[in-house]
Amino acid sequence: MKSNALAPFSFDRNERIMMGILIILPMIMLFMGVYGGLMQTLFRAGIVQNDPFMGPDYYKGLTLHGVMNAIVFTTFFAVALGNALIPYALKLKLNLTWAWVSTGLMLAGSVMAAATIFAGEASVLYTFYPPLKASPFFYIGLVLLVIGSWVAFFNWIPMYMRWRKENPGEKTPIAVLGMFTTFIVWFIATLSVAVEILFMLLPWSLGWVDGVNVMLARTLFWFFGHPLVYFWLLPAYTMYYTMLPKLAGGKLYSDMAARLVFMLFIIFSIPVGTHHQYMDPAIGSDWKLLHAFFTFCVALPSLITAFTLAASLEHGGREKGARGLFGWITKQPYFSRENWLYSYLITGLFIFVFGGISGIVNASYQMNIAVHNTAWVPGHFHLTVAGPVLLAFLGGSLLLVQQFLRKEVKLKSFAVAAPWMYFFGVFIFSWGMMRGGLLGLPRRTNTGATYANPNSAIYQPEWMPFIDMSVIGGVIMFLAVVVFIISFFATVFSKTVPEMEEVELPLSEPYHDEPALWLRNLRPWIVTAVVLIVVSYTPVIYDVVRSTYGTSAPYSPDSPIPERIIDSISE
Ligand code: HAS
Repeated sequence: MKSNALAPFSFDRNERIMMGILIILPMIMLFMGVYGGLMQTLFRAGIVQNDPFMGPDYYKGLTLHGVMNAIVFTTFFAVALGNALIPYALKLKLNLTWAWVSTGLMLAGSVMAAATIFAGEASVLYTFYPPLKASPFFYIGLVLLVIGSWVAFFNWIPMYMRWRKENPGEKTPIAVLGMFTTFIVWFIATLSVAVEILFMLLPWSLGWVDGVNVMLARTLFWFFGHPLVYFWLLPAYTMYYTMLPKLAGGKLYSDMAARLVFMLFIIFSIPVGTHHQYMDPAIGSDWKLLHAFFTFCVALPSLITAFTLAASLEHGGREKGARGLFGWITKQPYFSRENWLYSYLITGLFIFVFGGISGIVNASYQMNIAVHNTAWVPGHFHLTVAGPVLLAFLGGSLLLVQQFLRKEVKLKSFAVAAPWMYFFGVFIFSWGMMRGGLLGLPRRTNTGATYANPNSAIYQPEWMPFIDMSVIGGVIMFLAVVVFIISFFATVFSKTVPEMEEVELPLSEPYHDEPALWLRNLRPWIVTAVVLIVVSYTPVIYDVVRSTYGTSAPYSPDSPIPERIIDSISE
């Protein structure tokens, strides 16, 4: 029997308008960020010296790129997906007042953060490490964005409680589990960045204190920063597990595997942040080793995902008559215009194979020494957050706009071409960045805009072919997003289809529906997560606080680069 969670559901006009805002406005911010990305590659290659919108300040454009794409767009999409999937799967109504409060806070925060970046008052990159210092409005904007996302999450909890009461013994729908996992990880992670901003960066930025403990701020940031990457990944995984098998013409191979994956992310997403700080002083190498161990554990749910999704795709292919060991691979709807969402999810999965492998390289301490702070790292994260995550979110945005605004997707050839163009672009881009990184090409170093100037102190001729590759890839990626945006806005501005009375999302049934009682309750997994966080982070924070680093005065990218830094780089 088909589960009730999969059936269509009615959303009223107000809910549809709110969803429209949650999807369309961030798309504009994403586009500004993507433009910032294009400019980065052109700057670095020396093709453009002065961005007509952002000026010559490299950190300003890079901050716009990172904050808009990786923080603003992703948070809006995660909230929108939750606001769609949770009521849909539970067949319950959202509390609309709180949903509007959440949307309003997120919008106010994002506009505030964007305005300070444009004004040149927040050229601090998406990691806002001190001693780079931003205007207080930048930090306040980020706080509002996060609080808005918490309000959305707290709004779903009473709905879920009610559903549990009315449906005793029923399994939580996977779509709901996926979104709750996303926001449990997000909530725990954002507590540390709240401490960093409210007790350190904001008072510093307001001039209430003179300096800030840079190492402590970095450590609190990475307590948040690594789970942040799973906050990006988990909505994409929710779409992979709930939608991809159906789009492939089959069923989710194992319901239990999907549940286990989400639970493993709850416990392992957070106690790993120090792998971003392997090269930092102050933290003992024993604790770095512990975080490295947990980092390998957090790769496990993605490996399970690789097998479960491949088995689901195989099931879909065989349902369509595939024969032999690999016949199912040729039966996938890779370029289907009717099944356009499939192309966003499958291209992302292909990309993630390489994003995952490069992540394992990063996690291995000795190899990290070779790649840390080089262009390899942006190569890695464009194969993760700017690969599978971006593509799933773009496809998801088009799906939500189509369903909630009652539209037919327009320019379907564009909608299918965009992810495939992006797929080729991001491989070329990341290949260039990673190969360059292995030759020492630095990342986000404030040495002036370009690495291609033979007169520059750090110029290395062997970097040039790889910088050129990243330009070619970057331009293709940008054009792919333009192609997507054309199809997206053509859909937004097209005529409403009045017959689309209900929202209908492509959710899959399970093939193996194991009872898995041990995976029914979130509580033990959350408790385990807290225990692992205490075990892994108490000694790290102790080491950092105990070390003798004083506080640091602000540094601005406009300040001249000290001679000794130039000397040390050129050596
Ligand atoms: Fe990472 C740095 C380690 C995953 C994002 N990462 C970053 C940064 C970002 C980022 C943004 O250990 C830079 C931060 C900064 O600004 O400094 N990362 C990992 C590891 C994983 C990983 C071990 N990262 C991600 C994801 C991200 C992301 C996901 C965003 C969404 N990362 C690191 C480390 C660093 C780092 C170090 C610090 C580097 C440094 O020194 O600064 C793992 O979670 C990856 C596991 C993934 C897999 C892949 C599974 C494959 C799948 C596809 C299967 C395909 C199918 C298709 C089924 C094991 C699921 C078949 C279909 C057919 C038709 C055949």
